[in-house]
Amino acid sequence: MKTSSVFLLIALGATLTQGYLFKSDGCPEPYDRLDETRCILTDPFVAKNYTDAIAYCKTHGGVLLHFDNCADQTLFYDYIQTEVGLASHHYWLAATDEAEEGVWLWDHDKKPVPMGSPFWYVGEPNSGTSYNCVVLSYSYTHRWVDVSCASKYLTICLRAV
Ligand SMILES: *[C@@H]1O[C@H](CO)[C@@H](O)[C@H](O)[C@H]1NC(C)=O
Ligand SMILES: [Ca+2]
Repeated sequence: MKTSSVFLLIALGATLTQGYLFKSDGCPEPYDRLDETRCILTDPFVAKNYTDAIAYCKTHGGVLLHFDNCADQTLFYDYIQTEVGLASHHYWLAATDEAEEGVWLWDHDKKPVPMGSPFWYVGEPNSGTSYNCVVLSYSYTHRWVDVSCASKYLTICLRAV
C-alpha cells in the first residue's frame, strides 16, 4: 500500500468517528432526523399507557406523536412500515377526549384534533366514555382508533430540530 493511500484511510476513519460521536444530523441522542424541521424518537421495546407515554416524551425534551395533515399521515405511515420491527404495533397519538366526551384535543396545545377521513378509521371514534385515547392501529392500516388510556402501546416522540 502506498503512503498516500494509508493517509487517505486514516482521514476517512477520523471523519466517520466524528460523525458518530457528534451526531451531525442535528438531533440530540437518542433522536434521529425525521425531516427538515423535526427529530423522531421511537421506543420499540417498552409498551406504556397514555400518561406514561406523554411523560416519556417530555423527559426526552419532546412531545408525543401528533399531526394534522395528509403529508404527515403518509410520512408516519411510511416510517412505521419501513423502520425495522415497527410495522406490527399500535402507536399512541397525543390526543384525548377525556375532558369532554367527543371533543378531541391535542395534549400539548389543547387545539382541536381533525376528525374523519383520512385520519380516523371508518366509523371511529366509536366507544364513548369508555375509550378516551387514540392509537394509530396496526389492525386498521395505522388509521386512528379510540382505545382505553390505561392500555399499553408503543411510543413515538417528536421534537423540533
Ligand atoms: C399509567 O401507569 C402509571 C404507573 O406506571 C399510573 O400511575 C397511571 O395512573 C397510569 N395511567 C393510566 C391512564 O392508566
Ligand atoms: Ca371518548
